[in-house]
Amino acid sequence: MRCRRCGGAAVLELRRHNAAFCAPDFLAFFRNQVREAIRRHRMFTHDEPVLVAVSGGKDSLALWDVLIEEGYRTTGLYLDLGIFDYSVESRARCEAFAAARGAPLMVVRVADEVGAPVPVIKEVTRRPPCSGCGLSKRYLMNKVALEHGFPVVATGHNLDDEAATLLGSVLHWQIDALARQAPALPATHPKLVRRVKPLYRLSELETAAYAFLRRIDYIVEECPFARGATSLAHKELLSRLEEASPGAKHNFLFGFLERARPAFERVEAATLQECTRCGQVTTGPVCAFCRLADQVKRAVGAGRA
Ligand code: Q46
Ligand code: ZN
Repeated sequence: MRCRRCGGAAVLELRRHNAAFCAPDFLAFFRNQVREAIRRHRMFTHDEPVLVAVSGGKDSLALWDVLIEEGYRTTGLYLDLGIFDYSVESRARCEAFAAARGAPLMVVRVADEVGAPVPVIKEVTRRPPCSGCGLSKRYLMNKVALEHGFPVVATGHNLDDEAATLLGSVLHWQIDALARQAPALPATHPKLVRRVKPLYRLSELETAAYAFLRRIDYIVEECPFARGATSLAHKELLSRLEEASPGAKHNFLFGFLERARPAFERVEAATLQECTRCGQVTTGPVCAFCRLADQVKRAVGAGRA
């Protein structure tokens, strides 16, 4: 196997690109894909401070690494979900990563904001853990960014994540989710910051290879609640398709973004208002996060009484 660029010995074969690369040329390919994503969707400039949401996993740390290498003004944000050893270990990886590069990292504990960690939220709400967790993460990323003057939050979602989300939304014809699925979501309200996914052009295999070649120490274990999540079933299904027909995932996601998504886009801004409790953007009088926090604090308070 020869590198497509230099003809030297290749270390990685990318079937969907019908190409193989040596280590330095793969890293260059990876950075180019990130540059292309940022340029094409005008995600951010070198003058803007960027808040990078990091979980301690390969994708978000690979993203932070590329953005630092590319000279962006980044700050990491680690949301401590309070999920047993998984949170302890993943926080340690983020702190070590930041310390090694002299990069600023903010840590926010979900328990301080909602009233309890994710495993307790799950018990109180009797809903799948990812439901309260996802809601809290989206809310807190936006809140922290607003409070600290970041115009944009970057997350490590890769091509596989995005294709799996798309499949889930299509299977249930969730029109709102389809309208919101994009590599870059603009700030449609003064209290919303831009949300961008600079890794959306890169597969999970590619981000893993990047993290490995850059010697990034990331947490390999998945969140214990990820097991059994439907998004994993969707990922497996797409990977089988990819196996049979390399490029299938890419065509599914990019075909949607380029040809189908415009049909789902609607003007959302008209329905947005500010939560009467916390002031963040919502569609009703009190936002879903404040309602969740009320429910959790009531239940935790009753348990203590
Ligand atoms: S952290 Fe939270 Fe994920 Fe764990 S509980 Fe679900 S949403 S799986 S990315
Ligand atoms: Zn609120």
